[in-house]
Amino acid sequence: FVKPINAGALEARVQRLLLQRKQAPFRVLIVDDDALLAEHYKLVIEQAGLAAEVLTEPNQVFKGLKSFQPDVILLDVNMPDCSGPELAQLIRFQDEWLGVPIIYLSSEADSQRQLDALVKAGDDFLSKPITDQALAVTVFARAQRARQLSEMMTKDSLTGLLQHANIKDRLSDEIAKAGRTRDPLVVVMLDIDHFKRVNDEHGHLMGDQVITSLANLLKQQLRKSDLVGRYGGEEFLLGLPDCPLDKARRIVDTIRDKFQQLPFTAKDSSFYCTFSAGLALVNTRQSTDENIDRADQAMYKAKEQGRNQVIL
Ligand code: GH3
Ligand code: MG
Ligand code: MG
Ligand code: MG
Repeated sequence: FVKPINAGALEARVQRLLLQRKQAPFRVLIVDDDALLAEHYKLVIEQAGLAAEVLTEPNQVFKGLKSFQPDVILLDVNMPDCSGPELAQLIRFQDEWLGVPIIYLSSEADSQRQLDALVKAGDDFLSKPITDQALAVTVFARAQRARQLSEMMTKDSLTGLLQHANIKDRLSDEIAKAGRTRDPLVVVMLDIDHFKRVNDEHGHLMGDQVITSLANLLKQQLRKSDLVGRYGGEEFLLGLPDCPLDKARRIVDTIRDKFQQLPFTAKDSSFYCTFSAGLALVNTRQSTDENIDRADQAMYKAKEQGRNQVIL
């Protein structure tokens, strides 16, 4: 069945798109009991510039989801142990995978059975035989859409930072990782000083601008591997992996200094803002909340001691 692949032109376009957006390649999990066919799909998808992994055992799917974190699942309809639609239903029971599109691939020509499969769970139905181009394009389009939506769901709309629940999730993952690697991980809680006054004196829009400016400064000054989230209104939560406590303090203090020098221009005057920050070295035996709480307590100490400072 394996036929020559004709996805070269598509690959160039996809690569350009991904480069433009500075995105990691889309990941496609292929679940099909026919190993030969699955490898063929994998090749087609990889030649289009996406990453793919094959599972021939449906019962391995949750392991595969966890380790591969796919953007799209390509699912065979007819498999011996468990049908595609049944498996799709199981996947859909878990909130974690709710946003991952499921595309069925089948030689199922009966349109009623196609509809039944889609009613159970799943988003698309591709009928075999399918051209390489159609397969690659459908998978790419679904993956792109899913990424856009997941960005919208996880990012705070004002600042583009991770929002409350997501920064906590990511921090939990990072704490688990630090438990394995033994690398120091620092949690930072950061809160703008007397922010109510900014709103009262200069208006809510100006307040928003101050929040956005601090968010941009954080993005600009921190590493790509650092976690930056908007924890609350004018509160930010950071996670600095592989960073000793004294180094973290220097980094946050540099940001504090840059922020206090940033002028904001209101109607007929300019003004300055400051923030207070609390740092905690992560204890991997403590829960995420306990670690965050220690950073929060340090932040309150910074407020008590006069604000515009970084406290361990
Ligand atoms: P402190 O130095 O003790 O932190 O004083 P504060 O005035 O910053 O303290 P508080 O946390 O009581 O006030 C925060 C204010 O931030 C209250 C709320 O109206 C405002 N706020 C929360 N979210 C937003 C937002 O998205 N935009 C604007 N403009 N204001 C917000
Ligand atoms: Mg099959
Ligand atoms: Mg606050
Ligand atoms: Mg505040």
